[in-house]
Amino acid sequence: MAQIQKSNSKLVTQHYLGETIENRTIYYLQISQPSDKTKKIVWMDCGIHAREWISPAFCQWFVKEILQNYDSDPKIRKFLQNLDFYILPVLNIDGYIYSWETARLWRKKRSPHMNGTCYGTDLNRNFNSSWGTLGVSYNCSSEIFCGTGPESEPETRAVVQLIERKKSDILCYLTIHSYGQYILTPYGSTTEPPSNNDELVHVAQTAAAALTEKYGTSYEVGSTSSILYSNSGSSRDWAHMIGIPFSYTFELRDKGTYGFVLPADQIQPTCEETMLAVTAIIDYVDQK
Ligand code: ING
Ligand code: ZN
Repeated sequence: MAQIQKSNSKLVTQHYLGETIENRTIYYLQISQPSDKTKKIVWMDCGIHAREWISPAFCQWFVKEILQNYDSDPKIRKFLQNLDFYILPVLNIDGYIYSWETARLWRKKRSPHMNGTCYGTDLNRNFNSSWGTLGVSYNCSSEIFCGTGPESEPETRAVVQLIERKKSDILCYLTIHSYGQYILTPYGSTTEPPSNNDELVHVAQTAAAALTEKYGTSYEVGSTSSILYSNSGSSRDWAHMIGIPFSYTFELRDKGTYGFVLPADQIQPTCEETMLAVTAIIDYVDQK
């Protein structure tokens, strides 16, 4: 990230977000075109779950595409006239490294609980959106352990603090996961649709259609609680509940053939098609 900032110093700044439980520093990248006017923000985070390696890959791809095509693509420059991009390439750094080095299918973070008898809170159950009520476990050895309270984890608090501070300017919250090929709308914690549901779903369907154009990959659009199963404490629900109008979870490739262990030759096509979907969403919110 430091290198990207250095070689794109007109557009990119690296910012401190917080610390992980194992004392690694979390940074995000801000992509902004210099100007005096206040702009709206599109937020995207990747790597909430350790084993979903295609997710951090996509955040990196997104940054690369924006910077590489900035000069030649009028659409990107138009986006950046009205919008700033805030990109968090990996939130759960400890878990991600653990998945590379020790246990490929690790999902959660690496916090010790109950005197070190079990490890890891699921960060996507730890946000303050009907925390602890549905599709979670209070048992720290569970894959969906929601932590000891809402925002009990420093990684969660790091995201929450920044977003709370900027929320009146944030138009769009995107959180990237795998797998399943879904664009998920709020909410997961209730089947009650949000007030802007029709628009949320319409935009997601446009995005999914743009994605499919590239390689024929099919995506399903809908709320987590209606097309999958209910869960509380997700970052997407929380972001919508605090007033960010466009909030989506992406579940990238595939549909289970390789699952989390997506082969390397699918990284690039997955990123290319996902870029089209994300661009369609940005295009829509840019007109707002
Ligand atoms: N999926 C998300 C999770 O936090 C989700 C979103 C929730 C999907 C409930 C399905 C059902 O579990 C992944 N892959 O992390
Ligand atoms: Zn996930």
